[in-house]
Amino acid sequence: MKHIILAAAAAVLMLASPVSAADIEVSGQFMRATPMVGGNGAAFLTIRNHGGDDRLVAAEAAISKSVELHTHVKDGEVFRMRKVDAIAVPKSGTVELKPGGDHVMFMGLVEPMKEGVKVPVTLVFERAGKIMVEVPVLAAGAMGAAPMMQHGPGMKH
Ligand SMILES: [Cu+2]
Repeated sequence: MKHIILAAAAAVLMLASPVSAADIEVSGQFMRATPMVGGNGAAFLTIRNHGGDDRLVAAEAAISKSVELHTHVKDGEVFRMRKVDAIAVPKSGTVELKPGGDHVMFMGLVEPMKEGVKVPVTLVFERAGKIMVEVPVLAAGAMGAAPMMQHGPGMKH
C-alpha cells in the first residue's frame, strides 16, 4: 500500500513540475553584439544532458520577430546556415552550439543587441520541456564566454 501511495505522489510531482528539466544543464551561453535593428543575431551555448535522449526543438525570445535553430552545412567551398527542425541532445551527451556550427538564430531583431545586456531565452526540449537561460551579449567578434577564451595582449593561442 505504501508503495502505491509513493508512486502516486511521485506521479503528481512529475505532473506539477518539469522534473526532467533538471537533467539538462546549459552553460557557456553567449550572444554577439549586433548594432542593427532588423538584423539577425545568434546565440551559442553548451547543453549537457544527464538524462535520456532528447532534442532541442525550438527556442523563444522577445528580441526578434522569429527564432530558429540553425546549423552550418558545407556548400562547395563555403559554409552556409540552414534551418533545422531539431538539434539532437543524446543521452548522457554534450552538445556544443558554437560559431561555425549549430546555433540559435534570432531573425529580425526588434532592438539592437548591446554588449553587456542579458537576454532571456527559452529553450524548448522535446522531453525536458522549457528551460529559460539568460544569455549575455558579448563583443561583436566574441568566440565564447569562458574566461580562457579572453586572451590578454601578448598571450599565445
Ligand atoms: Cu543562423
